[in-house]
Amino acid sequence: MSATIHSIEAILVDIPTIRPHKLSMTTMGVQSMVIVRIKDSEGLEGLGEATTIGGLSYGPESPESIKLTIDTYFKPQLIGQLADNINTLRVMLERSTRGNRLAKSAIETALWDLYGKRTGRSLSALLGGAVHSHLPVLWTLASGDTTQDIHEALGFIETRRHCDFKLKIGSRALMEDIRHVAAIKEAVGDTASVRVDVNQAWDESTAAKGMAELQAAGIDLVEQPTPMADLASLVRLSEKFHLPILADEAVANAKDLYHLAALGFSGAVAMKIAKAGGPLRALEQAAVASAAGIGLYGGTLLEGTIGTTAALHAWSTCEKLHWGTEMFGPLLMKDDIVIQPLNFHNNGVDLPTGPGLGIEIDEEKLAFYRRKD
Ligand code: MUC
Ligand code: MG
Repeated sequence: MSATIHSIEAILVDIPTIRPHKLSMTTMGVQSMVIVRIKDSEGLEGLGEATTIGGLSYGPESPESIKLTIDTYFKPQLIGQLADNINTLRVMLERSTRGNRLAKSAIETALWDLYGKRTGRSLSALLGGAVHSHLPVLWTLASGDTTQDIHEALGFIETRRHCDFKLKIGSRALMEDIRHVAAIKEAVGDTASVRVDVNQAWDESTAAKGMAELQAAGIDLVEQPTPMADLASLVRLSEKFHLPILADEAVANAKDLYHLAALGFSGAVAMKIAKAGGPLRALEQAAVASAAGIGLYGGTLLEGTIGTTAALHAWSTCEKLHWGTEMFGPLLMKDDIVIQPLNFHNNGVDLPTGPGLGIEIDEEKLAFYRRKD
């Protein structure tokens, strides 16, 4: 008899960040994760995770709403179902529940982990096999202070922890941001790639001026300069500048990417398991991107080790990751809730090889950081 889903737990966990992380819409001092534990009728357990950024300031799901969605709506549908039918269960949740992609991603991840543990195979093997065992990882400089950001960047270049950097801009006046970015680029030189993420903060004319300045300063990539719904502005800006644009908030899944590509967009897309509603849907974008000549990038919603590892397994199956990844989430947090943290070295991270995600929970740490009501 095949194993069925016996129990599902969604646990809120809060871990402070190593320093304030400043984005255009919020400053984070803590990261809240929803850790999902699914047990089957044979006593095996699968782990999943969902995060967002700054409560409700980044998107329409909060950590608290993700837990509520799982406890109230997903649990009754999933208990008693065959645990291995991941695609069937994914479609069931897709049909019963609009949106709530972050919650869906955490559930799909936990089901994959469970299936991997039962079969003794890693998630990347279950997804068809890894092409990369070590993936490049950039670091986001977002202390808000130019001198501190330069200090951080030079330290990571020296130790070869990162050689690519993304700067969070858009909350300050345009030229103030440009001076900040240009000073960092000048300090790190040509050996490092410097990109910026505006997180939708500019209107199109500000973006046009900003991109001209960023192009002159030697910046390699501009992420989501204009509001997510304003697809036409992304297309026009991508036609106007040879500095490429990375679509982030504007593209959650393959359909969004197809639509943007059909409008004439060129550039790259940030895949995120959270935005897409899970690894399967996130990877569908890779096929559209390759057909449309759009570059791929492994994106994060600043997940901890469980969510980061799920995404790494997915990205590892992509033949080409034109812009690498930003799977540094665990490094932004002061502590971890897993026994063996990911191994970040040589400007990237090793893909875990154990069954499922290849990650084990540290029960004491989880008990310490879980939210007490
Ligand atoms: C985003 O919008 O890209 C990724 C890295 C980071 O610092 O924030 C996230 C979200
Ligand atoms: Mg972004």
